[in-house]
Amino acid sequence: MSSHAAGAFDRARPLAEDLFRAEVLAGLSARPRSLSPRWFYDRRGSELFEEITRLPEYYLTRAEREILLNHASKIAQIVGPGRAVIELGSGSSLKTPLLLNALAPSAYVPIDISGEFLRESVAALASVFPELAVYPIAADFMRPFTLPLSIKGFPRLGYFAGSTIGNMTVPVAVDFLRGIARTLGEGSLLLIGIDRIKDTRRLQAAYDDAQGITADFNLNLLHRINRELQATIPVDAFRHVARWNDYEARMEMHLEATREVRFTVAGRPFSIAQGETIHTENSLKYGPRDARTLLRAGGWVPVMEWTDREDLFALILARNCALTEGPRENRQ
Ligand code: AVJ
Repeated sequence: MSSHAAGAFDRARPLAEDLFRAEVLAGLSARPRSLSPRWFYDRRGSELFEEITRLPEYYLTRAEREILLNHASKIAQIVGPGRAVIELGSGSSLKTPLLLNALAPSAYVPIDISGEFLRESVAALASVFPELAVYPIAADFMRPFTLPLSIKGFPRLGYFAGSTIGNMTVPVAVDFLRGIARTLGEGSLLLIGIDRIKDTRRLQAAYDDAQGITADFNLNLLHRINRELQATIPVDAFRHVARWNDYEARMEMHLEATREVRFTVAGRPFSIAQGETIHTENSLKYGPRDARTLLRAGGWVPVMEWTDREDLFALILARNCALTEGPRENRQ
């Protein structure tokens, strides 16, 4: 499991840094100002996210874990043994082992943008599943990637947990789903976690918890920019804002300037007015039919779905229907 992966970890690094700088400069210059949520996950950000998943208000992880606890054997029965499991995002120690344990896969391919986090989760997993072939890929799963040759010919199951798809706008999500349908190939399956539309207070609390961990998670992005891009952002002049955008059916996170601020990033000057926000995240929520329509638009036919007792979160199994050729009429 170890040696062939080493090169892949380091190749991505200088590129990722240039991309981070370019995106931050562009995002802070744009109106409205925005930063991509994928930059939340440096070491500190990944730790804070782990803390979020244990918060009483953050129902998502618990609900998805409950679904796996209750239905993993049924999922395994439909999926069948011997598949290569390709996990988009390197996974949570609370959920992935439940799935792998039930599935008895032939290989596990975690894909994550943070090489460091990936290395650690792979090491932890290897101690629990010493027999499992693990082929980690340090990459941004939003961009096209190549599957390891070692799983050539294995039937595939994509696993996209946590409702991370919610970070994408609908057209981006559709393109993404089509892209992974292509990468995973004919006969592949996808198990995807999608958070549901629900009571606004419940959503609000999940993204603005009483302990302020989500606020720290959001604000850490500014600390990260200061650390990695020689920036001088006065982080204490920003406050965490979480709000439900009903028209777009999404939770939004912003960083709002509580006074006028001036700072530099990589030598470039910025000035942000009091009350202005930097939009840092969307978490789209889907009703049951919305979720299935999204999957169909992305080239996946829903096969079965499971929810938790409170119907907060859905785990959907879908099969690849993105044919590369053949008459349109025959596609489902
Ligand atoms: C990891 C994208 C699913 O949107 O709920 C948690 C990230 N943001 N609290 C989510 C997050 C604020 C999370 N996802």
